[in-house]
Amino acid sequence: STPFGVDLGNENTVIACARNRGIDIIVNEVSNRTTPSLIGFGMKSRFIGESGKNQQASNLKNTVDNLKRILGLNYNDPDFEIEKKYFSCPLVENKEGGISAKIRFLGEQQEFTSTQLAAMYINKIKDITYKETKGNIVDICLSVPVWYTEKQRRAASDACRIAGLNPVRIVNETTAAAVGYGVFKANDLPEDEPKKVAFVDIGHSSLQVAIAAVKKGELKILGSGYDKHFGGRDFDHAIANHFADEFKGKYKIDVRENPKAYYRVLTASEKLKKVLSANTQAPFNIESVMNDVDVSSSLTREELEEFVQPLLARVNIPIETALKDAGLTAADIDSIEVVGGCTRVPSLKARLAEIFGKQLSFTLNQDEAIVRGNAFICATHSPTLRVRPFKFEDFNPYSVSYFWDKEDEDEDNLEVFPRGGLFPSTKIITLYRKGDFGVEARYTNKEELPAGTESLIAKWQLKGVVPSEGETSIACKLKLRNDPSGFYTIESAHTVEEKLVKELIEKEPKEGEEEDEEAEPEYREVKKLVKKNDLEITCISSALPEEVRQSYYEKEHSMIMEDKLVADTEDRKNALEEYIYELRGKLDEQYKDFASDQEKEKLTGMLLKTEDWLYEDGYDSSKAKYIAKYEELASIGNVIRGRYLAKEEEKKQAIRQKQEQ
Ligand code: ATP
Ligand code: K
Ligand code: MG
Repeated sequence: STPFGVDLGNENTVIACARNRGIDIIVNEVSNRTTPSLIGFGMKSRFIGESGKNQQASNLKNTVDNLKRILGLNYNDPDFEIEKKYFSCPLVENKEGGISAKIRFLGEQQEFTSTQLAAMYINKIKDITYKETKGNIVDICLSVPVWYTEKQRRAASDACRIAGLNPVRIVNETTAAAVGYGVFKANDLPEDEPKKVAFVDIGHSSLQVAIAAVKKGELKILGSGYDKHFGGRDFDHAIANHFADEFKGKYKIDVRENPKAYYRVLTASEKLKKVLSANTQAPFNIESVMNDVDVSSSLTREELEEFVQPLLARVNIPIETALKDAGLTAADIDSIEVVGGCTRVPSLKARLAEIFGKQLSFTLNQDEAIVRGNAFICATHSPTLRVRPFKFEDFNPYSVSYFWDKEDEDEDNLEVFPRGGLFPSTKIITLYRKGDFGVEARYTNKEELPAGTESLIAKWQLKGVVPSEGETSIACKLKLRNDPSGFYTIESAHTVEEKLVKELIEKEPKEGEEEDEEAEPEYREVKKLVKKNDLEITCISSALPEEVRQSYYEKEHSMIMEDKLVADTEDRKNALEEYIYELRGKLDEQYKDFASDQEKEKLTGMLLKTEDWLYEDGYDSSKAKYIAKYEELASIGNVIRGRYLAKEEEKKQAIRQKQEQ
């Protein structure tokens, strides 16, 4: 399959594929290099990406955005209290304790879980990629925020599967940017002493930073930090609220009371923010924002800086965390690579430069750096594609311990993957057990986690423990892994027992003596640990149970088929309409001499009748009906066209013959 990378942004998603010996950004159906990350639900079909954005203003209640912020999040998570104010559609708690959007779709109330919503969107991204590349799109490397917990990573992975994809790797966004840097800027990298690079990504909803040691062919992430609630959308809301207050006094309207009016103010605020990145002042006008009132105002860059001062004041915190993890100071950093749309804000650039005490570097494409890394990483997993080897290890942001019911051991838990370790990583532990047992993985320290994160990560049941004859317990060796996607797993487990084994006694020939090659080999019996049997492992993780995932997959597939049918029906209807106009026009022109008066009269009547039908009974008809009507007209139209074409061919022949003479 074609290596496929997706940077699922909170506002915009970017797609890349590895092909033609390089990485290409894939454009969408309207040739944009980024696609809005949202889904609109309609009476007949879904509107995903660009089409969703186009109908958002008129369908706020049934439009879901901020998809990555609710993915894998619990409804009772304190973070949801903050998040829900960014949504224009109702959100409800589902039976798994997660978040579902409650919308009107196909004329009825429906609910979709955050995982299903992400899957719908990813499926659309897959479709865009397929249409543009005609490649086989199966394997995907998807990036997620560095602060995503295991549960959120599992949800992201499930969403890919529901969209019919195989997630070969879930990777941190800043790590993907770093990999892209390491691979594509390889010529500027040292061979030995690694360069210390800070990668700062400020997007629509969050800020992330990773400190990496990069040299030719490899990198290590030494530390990371984040502010989950710092992004462009916070700037937009700050501006929108300023104008909402102003308009209350100036025009006596409260746009916050009218969702559509607030949405329009918010959209205009984002535009204004972008203008202020290049200009020191910008106008702000919206016609008939509500109650037929036109609003008009303006904002200066200085005023904007004032509104976002509280945000700017805390940028240093995640950066200091990341530097501390890395054991470095700002002065040790050789280069600060900046990505994400929000880093175009001048005051934010100035603040970052101030914190690091150094000029920022913009060598990476701000919008495409992450996805290029993703596509490269996906390519490294491809069995058929040969890519330059590049080794990268990521930083584990949350300490993780494994727990078991204590029997013969001294402890009942062990911190296996401490915060600050690198992954992928494997550790083998030995437990002494009397029979089958359970293990759990839990986050060790609440303080390291986003507030409200459950500590339980996954549970396992291990079966097949049988102590050897005469023993009460047996040693079980568990291979624990923090895998390439950051998932905590038990990769394999087996029991070992002591056995007497014969071991050859190696005899060193004494000095001055020849080795006696004729001598009989001698053995001694020694006690050794040997593998007895593999244990059967069953895992309950935060991933969806197989049957639920399968049912979501089927549901998504049927929705795709319905959307396609609606789109095809619309296409057939348009084709019929066009054909009516085309035929009518041609009857008076090209076909004039090729149809009898009787035929003309009959066809003209049919055209009129079909046209009337199209605007009345046939306005909302079926694909089959549109095709049938088309064919009815074409059965006569094609006869006339045939005569016309035959005559044309005759003329051509005549000209050719003349030329040959
Ligand atoms: P996230 O990374 O939070 O998931 P995302 O990847 O969708 O979100 P980006 O595409 O990196 O986010 O950035 C989008 C943000 O950048 C938006 O808030 C947008 O308004 C802002 N932005 C884009 N261009 C500019 C500009 N010229 N000046 C100021 N802000 C801008
Ligand atoms: K993006
Ligand atoms: Mg982003």
